[in-house]
Amino acid sequence: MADLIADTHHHPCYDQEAHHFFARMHVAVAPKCNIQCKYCNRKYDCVNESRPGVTSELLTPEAASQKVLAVGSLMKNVTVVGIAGPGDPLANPENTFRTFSLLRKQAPDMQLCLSTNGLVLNDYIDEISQLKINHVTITVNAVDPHISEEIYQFVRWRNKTLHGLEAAERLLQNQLEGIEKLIQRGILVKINSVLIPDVNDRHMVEISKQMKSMGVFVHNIMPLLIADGSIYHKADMAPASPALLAEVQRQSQPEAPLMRHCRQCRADAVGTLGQDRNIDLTEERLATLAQSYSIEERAQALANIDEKVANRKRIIEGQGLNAKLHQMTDLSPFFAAVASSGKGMINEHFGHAKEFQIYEISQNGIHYMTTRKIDPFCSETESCVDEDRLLNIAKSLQDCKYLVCQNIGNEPKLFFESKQIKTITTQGLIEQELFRLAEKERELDLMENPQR
Ligand code: CLF
Ligand code: SF4
Repeated sequence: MADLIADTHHHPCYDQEAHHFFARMHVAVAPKCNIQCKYCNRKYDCVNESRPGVTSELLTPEAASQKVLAVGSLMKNVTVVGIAGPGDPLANPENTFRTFSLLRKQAPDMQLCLSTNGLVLNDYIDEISQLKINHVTITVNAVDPHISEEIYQFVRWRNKTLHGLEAAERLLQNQLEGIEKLIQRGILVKINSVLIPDVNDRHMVEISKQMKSMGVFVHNIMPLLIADGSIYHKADMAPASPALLAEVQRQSQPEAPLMRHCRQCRADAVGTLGQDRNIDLTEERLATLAQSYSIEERAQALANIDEKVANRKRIIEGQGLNAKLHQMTDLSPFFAAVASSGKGMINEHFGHAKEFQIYEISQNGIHYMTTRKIDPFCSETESCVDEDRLLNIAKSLQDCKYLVCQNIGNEPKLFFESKQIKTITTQGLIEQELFRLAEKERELDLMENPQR
């Protein structure tokens, strides 16, 4: 178990701190699916959408392993290879296990990760175990089949198409059996649940409870993304708002450890979670890079990154920031939106930010809450004058008192101030800068309310 936990410190999804430094790559080798979720519509050629089920390319196992070797030699912080679609990996068992088996031989230092709907998980426990697949994620959207029948259009099971309650019961039974067997084999299990307003929002706590009682490592509650052309899209279903997500996470947190930093990645994502890189390599460069994959060089690079992670931790803990906050009994809790391009730093210009990390700062400490994706204010092709974009960004940060970034132009700064969001420009470790902000906030508060 200790080794399994140690592995998570290099896994950007399983460890929130690791996600500032380490990266994953998905190889899209699994086109088919064996169920139909009502929010999904798989696409194979879309570079603009960022969500599960989307990929620009489908790879053969051989091409996938070449790509892993090339990317792993170019980006030494890539520590995990995941198969997450664009369909269900276990509905494509030949491709999935051939890819993992090639990687086990050619890139034995990579952690392997599998994400599945769990319908046929039971059939492949031995393969998963024998190939030492380190992490398995199962998407469980309900633990009550009467709720799941609202979520799935059909389930293909043993050459039959099941609908309604029968489909929901079959899926749930198989998921629960599969999860139990994985945990018995000592494999770390993560549960993803899609938060669907008015369908499973009030049921999420039950899912968390049951999953924790089964021994899952972490529960990831993800807001519903509705794919164009999907059944929910046609039915005009509403997506989950940040406020609903925050409330459901607040209710579920006591029941199970929560993952809060998921970016709902594409099936061909490469890079740190917040900085996906579009890796477009020519065949020649791919082959050259693949040959230069060196386990020794990667181990050295990883040791250097580990040192940076430890250093960051030393600085934060050494300053006793949380202990000092515990003393600030008169600090009113507030949210701050942080622009970061990685390494746990405030180091991103407002105009280039594709997302903001949301922190709650209170007497209880500095706590990462979630990440909200946005359309960046500045794009390479358009000038930064789009007021609609500013409005959308302000809407998604409306519960934040501060927006903290490396730099920001005067126009957006004034705009946010008109929306009661103060902008702070600074650089440095996120926690350190947010602590300074807390001190400033308290001073302001005391000036405005001297009787406190
Ligand atoms: Fe990929 Fe998933 Fe493995 Fe991570 S993603 S298969 S566990 S390596 Fe991570 Fe992406 Fe969220 Fe998934 S941020 S969608 S949780
Ligand atoms: Fe889409 Fe995944 Fe659901 Fe299959 S299991 S329909 S790929 S979301």
